[in-house]
Amino acid sequence: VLDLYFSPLACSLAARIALGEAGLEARYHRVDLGSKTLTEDGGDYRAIAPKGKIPALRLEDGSVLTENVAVLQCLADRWAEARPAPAADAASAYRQTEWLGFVSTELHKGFLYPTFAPESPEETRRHVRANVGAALAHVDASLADRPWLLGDAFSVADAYLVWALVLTRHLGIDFAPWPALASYLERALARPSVAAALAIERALNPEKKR
Ligand SMILES: N[C@@H](CCC(=O)N[C@@H](CS)C(=O)NCC(=O)O)C(=O)O
Repeated sequence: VLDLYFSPLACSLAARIALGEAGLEARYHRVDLGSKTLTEDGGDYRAIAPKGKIPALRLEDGSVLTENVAVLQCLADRWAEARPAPAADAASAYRQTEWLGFVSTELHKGFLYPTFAPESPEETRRHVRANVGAALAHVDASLADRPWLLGDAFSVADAYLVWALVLTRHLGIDFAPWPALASYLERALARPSVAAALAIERALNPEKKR
């Protein structure tokens, strides 16, 4: 069985969505990111994931994988094994990595992380907020002719993007200028895996805001 280390409504939500889409069993371990301890027993999270960040995925052989880009690609392979779909070609695997990289760097680290990090200077917040529109416009243009990032099928890249968009919208950014992106988010939120993951993690988040 896989073990996912997560924090409610943080980026590990993407892995929870992917696990749900794939119908894969996992044990979920909540991490307190402030103290870097496990909520269940107060254990040291850095002993599991030395970088102290979530997500971390422990595989059946005991090895631990970190970084969303790697965790989500691993889950994509498991998902393909669990629910075989028409064979994906190499080009679409590169597209998947391309989108995972985009969400990870341009949206997650480039915009969300500095916005939410308490230590970010106000000037940094203003700067990233002023610039996020270009990234959202790129997503919007890419979704003009397809329901999901890679085409007709929801993928781990969508799982990561959906998380990023939920938080972006929570920050009060209005998606009206990007209608394809707005309807994409509604479509995604209607998926059982996404709705279930959000419901579980919202219930665990004391602020229940996002
Ligand atoms: N490079 C990592 C970063 C993951 C990351 O930023 N996780 C955040 C939550 S969304 C975290 O663990 N923050 C706690 C901290 O930075 O101390 C990845 O891409 O997976």
